Amino acid sequence: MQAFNSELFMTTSEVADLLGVHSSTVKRWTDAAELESHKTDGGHRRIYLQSVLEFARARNVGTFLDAFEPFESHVWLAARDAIRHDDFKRTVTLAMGWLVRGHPKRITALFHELGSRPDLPFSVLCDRAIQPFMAEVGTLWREGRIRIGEEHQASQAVLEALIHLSARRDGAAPIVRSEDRRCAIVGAMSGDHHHLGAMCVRILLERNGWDVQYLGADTPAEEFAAMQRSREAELVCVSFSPPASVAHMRRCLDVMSEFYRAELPYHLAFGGLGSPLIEAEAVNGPWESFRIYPSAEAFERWLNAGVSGVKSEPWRESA
Ligand code: B12
Repeated sequence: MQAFNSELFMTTSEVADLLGVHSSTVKRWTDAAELESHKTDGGHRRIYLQSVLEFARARNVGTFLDAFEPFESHVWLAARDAIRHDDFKRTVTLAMGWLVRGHPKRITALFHELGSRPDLPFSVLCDRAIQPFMAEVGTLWREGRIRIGEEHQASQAVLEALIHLSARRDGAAPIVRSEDRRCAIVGAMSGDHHHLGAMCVRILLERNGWDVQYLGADTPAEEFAAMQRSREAELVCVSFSPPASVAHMRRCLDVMSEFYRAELPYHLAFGGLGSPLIEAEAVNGPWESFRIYPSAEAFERWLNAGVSGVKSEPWRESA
């Protein structure tokens, strides 16, 4: 007989969330012994994950865990740690295991699922799961423990999750541009082929109600400037990772400064792996503000503080 893992005992509200029903319905099922449950010493109901899944399948009720068979229990624990404790160790370990065993689609599904959770801030997912997962991929590749092909698969798996998340509307900003939505230009600097960080910033802004004009990787400084003017953008976000250098950053700032028009003011935000390189640089310019962000969470705090009157409507999951 398979040993019980005590971590897999769920509360009635966790079962209710998983099955999309009210807690009182779960209690009714357990009282009627339709769903097997156990009582803690304190008299609280606990239901084993496997029993819940069998119960759901017998009734043709789908759950998000179905897509992960046979890893449902691992995914359940990873999602619980992430949502309850902002702890992504299990998420990163699972994703890494799937990468080396050749299951990149599961990585996409996991990040997509976590990124769809209204109870998990998207900036937290970016900084504490996606970024560390990709950093570990980079380390393993450097140490020769994974192939370059696997590094590409990891990037692609994460990119696909981010593209799907960007396409989700669920009560977020509509697809058409409207006058009252603020426009932001987002991309990665000239010479920089890393753009997962820029994608994270794009989604973060979209969920805060912005109309984002996304330019992708390797964007010339002149294009950031020209797009800001043609779209009358109030914010320009540049992602900057090595091997793009401080010289690239300087050139970008010179161009942005040269093309600046006082009648179309905007904020300039830099971030990415290259940001520690430029933190010490003195930057003066005509922008409403210029800031370097070490993380998506720091950037979101700035957004929420209200970018000089920017009205941001937080991303909401539809009921
Ligand atoms: C994936 C990857 C690639 C992929 C990129 C694919 C893609 N579609 O983006 C590919 C294979 C193309 C690639 C190529 C190269 N790479 Co590479 N790559 C990586 C890797 C493994 C992950 C980067 C990543 O996507 N991270 C995930 C994102 C989400 O994290 P992030 O960018 O840090 O973004 C977060 C924050 O910084 C912030 N953020 C980011 N941008 C912005 C912007 C704003 C405005 C704000 C507010 C916040 C913000 O929010 C994000 C969420 O937390 C890193 C390893 C590592 N330690 O990160 C190496 C790494 C960056 N690469 C490196 C190198 C050397 C290269 C190559 C030169 C390799 C080669 N010899 O060809 C080329 C260079 C290509 C080029 N010209 O840019 C080195 C750089 C080291 C250095 N100091 O020079 C690293 C560090 C690996 C290493 N340790 O050696 N790479």
